[in-house]
Amino acid sequence: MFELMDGFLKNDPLSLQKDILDHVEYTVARSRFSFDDFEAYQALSHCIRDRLIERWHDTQLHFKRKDPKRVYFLSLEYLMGRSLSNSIINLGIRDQCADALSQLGFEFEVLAEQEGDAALGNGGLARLSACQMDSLATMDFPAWGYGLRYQYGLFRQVILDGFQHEQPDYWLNFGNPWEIERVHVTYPVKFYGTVEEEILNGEKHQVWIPGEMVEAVAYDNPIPGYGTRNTITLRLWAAKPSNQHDMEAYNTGDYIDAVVNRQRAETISSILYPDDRSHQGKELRLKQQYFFVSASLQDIIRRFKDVHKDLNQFPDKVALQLNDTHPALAIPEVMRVLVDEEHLGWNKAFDIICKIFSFTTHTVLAEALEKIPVDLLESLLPRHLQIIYDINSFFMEELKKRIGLDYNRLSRMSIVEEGAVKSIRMANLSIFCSHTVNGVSKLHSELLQTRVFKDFYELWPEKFQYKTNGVTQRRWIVVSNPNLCALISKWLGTESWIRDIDLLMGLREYATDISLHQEWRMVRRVNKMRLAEYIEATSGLKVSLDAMFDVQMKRIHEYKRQLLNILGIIHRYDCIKNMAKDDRRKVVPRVCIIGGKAAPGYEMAKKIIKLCHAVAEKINNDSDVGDLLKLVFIPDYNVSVAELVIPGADLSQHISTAGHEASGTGSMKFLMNGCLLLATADGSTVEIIEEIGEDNMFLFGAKVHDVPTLREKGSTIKVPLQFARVVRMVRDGYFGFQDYFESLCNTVEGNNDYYLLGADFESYLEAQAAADKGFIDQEKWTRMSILSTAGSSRFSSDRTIQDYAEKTWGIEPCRCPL
Ligand code: 26Y
Repeated sequence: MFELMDGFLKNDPLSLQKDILDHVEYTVARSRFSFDDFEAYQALSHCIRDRLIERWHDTQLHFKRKDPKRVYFLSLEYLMGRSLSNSIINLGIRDQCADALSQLGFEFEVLAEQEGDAALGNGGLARLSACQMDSLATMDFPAWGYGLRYQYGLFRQVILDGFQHEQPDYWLNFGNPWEIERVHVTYPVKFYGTVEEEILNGEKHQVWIPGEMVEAVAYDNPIPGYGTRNTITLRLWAAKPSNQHDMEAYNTGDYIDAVVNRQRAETISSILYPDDRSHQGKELRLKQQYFFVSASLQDIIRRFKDVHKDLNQFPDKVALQLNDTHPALAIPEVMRVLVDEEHLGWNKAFDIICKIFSFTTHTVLAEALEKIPVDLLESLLPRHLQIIYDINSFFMEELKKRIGLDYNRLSRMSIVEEGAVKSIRMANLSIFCSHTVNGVSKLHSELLQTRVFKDFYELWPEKFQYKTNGVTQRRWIVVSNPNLCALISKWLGTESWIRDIDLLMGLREYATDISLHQEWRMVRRVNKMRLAEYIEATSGLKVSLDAMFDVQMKRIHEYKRQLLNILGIIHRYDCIKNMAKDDRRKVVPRVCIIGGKAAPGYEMAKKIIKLCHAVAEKINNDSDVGDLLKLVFIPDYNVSVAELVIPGADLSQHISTAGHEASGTGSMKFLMNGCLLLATADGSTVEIIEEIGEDNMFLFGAKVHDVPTLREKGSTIKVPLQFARVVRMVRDGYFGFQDYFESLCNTVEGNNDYYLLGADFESYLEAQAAADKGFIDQEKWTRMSILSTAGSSRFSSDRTIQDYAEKTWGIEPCRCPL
């Protein structure tokens, strides 16, 4: 064994400069005397990557030596965003890099903007994975992330005439310096075929004879921790045609066909499904899931077997975390490997399964619960279907012992759903086979226990836990809001809060300090300026910095009620129009900012986007209104846009119908940045209220327990006149597109108003009025803002990960020596 050595790459500006220039010449292949911003970005990235690789090798070697229990985080989605700034900050060499660049005539911020987003995910779940990877690395946990390397990430949103259009995100076009292709880390992944019985040592065995084979190639993405040498791996798999596949060409035509057929293999990892709402049971999606699961497990088992012989020790060394049900095929896959390939007995194998898997669910929406049609599974993975049936038989027997012959309940809980389309309920499979089932907030967990998975909770209460989501302060303050970061460190007298988030609470002490107030407001104003410039650049609209910047940015969903926001804006507009001129002086000016993508097939969500544009068109061009009200839709919302918008927001809206948002993590990012929340008591907001107090935010709306009663009441609920009036305006074509908006209007009227916009409207307007009033008193507002940041410490992903490590995975830090 050789000695661990500190990396020899130096981090002073001069050494960095030399390395950048070398990369300009030898990696980018440009003259070191003439290169542009993009080429400089490429060279700098490679220079940073070299440093990451050193730490990464050390970390892997250290893990290998120590052989701790590892957690493997299995997720089909990661929204990493950009890597350059984040890496430089986690390496602790931001200033040195900026110096090195400025002497070369470049500005760090400008280069950082050259990078495109890695958008390998849809929304909340995917960004959560990214935040958690950052925390795992920073807290020195021996962890690996596994995922898919989609060639096309989440579509780009382009707005034409106010309508959303989707464009493919071919993000690898300009190369990706943040990954390392591991041409030698490949595994065969098999599909289709048949199952045959074999006699081995006088015993019957099932053997899967697959019909197709594809190769999985590893692409490693280093994830550096902050304030530690630890750098962990996010390993993403890409599909390649298998070389083992025999290609016999009899003539030119055969040969061409054979090559074209082989190429089809690559489609498996070509595209991310852009839907986070409805599950469709498509074959390609199922193929992706299995492809990813099979490759990851081969890798994990190989790593285990490199050191250990006895698979009975597997649970002592391995924790497998299922990020929702998307990777749940890992359960029958591990069973198959243990039983069919390793020849462990069924009971022994199942015992291992139940010790290694934990499952986190991210939804309360029934339509997002995955069901795989049996037909599909049977043709693609015949042996896995058998195994699932076997697990289910065992499960049903266990159940009968506990609950007797309650057939209704048995059929509700069964992993197999009989019905028009016989299918496999992936959540039921995951719950039965996991030792822990996590919700993502306290309220979410209550709903899982009392509604969604009630039958399971009653029998296995001890399985159910929750780990309230969190976000990483490294990305959401240090990278995206450097001025606030510096201010916080100055007042706390330390930068330690970047690793030890509880220190942030120390700000509470200064919440009424007038000099902090001044500096705080100054930082916020500069951020608003940056945001205003972006708004002008993207929409041509000039906005006043004195106005309240009111933001709602997230995926467009009916339950998230962007429509409530727009109807509220229409109401505000209507009020201003009907006011005497003198009274208008009392209006608190607002810039309403909305952004977010609609799933391509989600009609109502697309109509909401169009409505936003139609209303903006009217308001922004009305000279009666001027700076009192502006409405902007920011196109193509993604991680980078969030980094720019969040620091500049005064108020942000998290207004889902109570009981629908599992957690919500956007709110936590706004909170950290000192933005006040206007919200319903849903998801993690309930815990935010506990932490910062009701009077530090603007709450409104029905509570989760009122919702069922309100729905029952339906059209007999008294809906305020103003609500009927604003819906009427849309219906009557006040904003044009009368026919197009009709169906949207129908969704909020009478019995159709499933998301209770009408029922909550009055209290929504009251909360908005309270926000206006609060904004006039800038001293109070600033105090609330400071207290929001101070109270955000509980919502760091560091806390979430600490909880998972202790209560779910049973792992401990393994810190690489400096
Ligand atoms: C199966 C397929 C249709 C599907 C694909 C993606 C189903 C669900 C999803 C993603 C769900 C998701 O992003 N959920 C969000 O997870 C966040 C992190 O836990 C929560 O904060 C947020 O409330 C929840 O909507």
